[in-house]
Amino acid sequence: MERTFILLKPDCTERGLIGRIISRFEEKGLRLVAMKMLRVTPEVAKKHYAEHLEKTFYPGLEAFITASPVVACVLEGPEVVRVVREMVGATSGLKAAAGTIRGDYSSSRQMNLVHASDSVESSGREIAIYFTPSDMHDWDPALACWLQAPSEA
Ligand code: FUP
Repeated sequence: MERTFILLKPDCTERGLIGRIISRFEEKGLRLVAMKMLRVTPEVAKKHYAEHLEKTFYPGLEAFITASPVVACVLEGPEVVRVVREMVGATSGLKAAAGTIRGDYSSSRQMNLVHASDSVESSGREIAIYFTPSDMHDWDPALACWLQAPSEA
């Protein structure tokens, strides 16, 4: 079973959308295996967005991501990295398709509510920035037998 990392960003917290956005992943049938509220520090922001450090938009991105508390989660499910990226939508809320989280709730490129890992390799790297192995909870939902046929597992 694959795992992915999501971060509900400060705009999500400030706009009172944490519950609504987590519900979308729960309703899809994805399994929450770790979750915590925290404040991203400038040091953590630099690790998380290492690939963007030299970009002109980085200072604004760091100011935004450190501005209010965030909620970090690990989700588990079949092909979960791709599935969650598709549920989140394109980077800019103005371009994201209706029906995606960003398409439905965001009109901004920076304030796009939720980060989701873009590959299995990134998910491993990002999970390690925010969580330790002992933060992970392996569990089997009682309803798992109604989410996928045995032949698909
Ligand atoms: P995504 O994978 O869709 O989260 O987007 P990227 O990894 O390309 O960008 C990381 C974050 O940088 C995005 F969430 C938004 C922010 N960003 C800007 O603020 N300005 C830009 O021009 C591009 C990205």
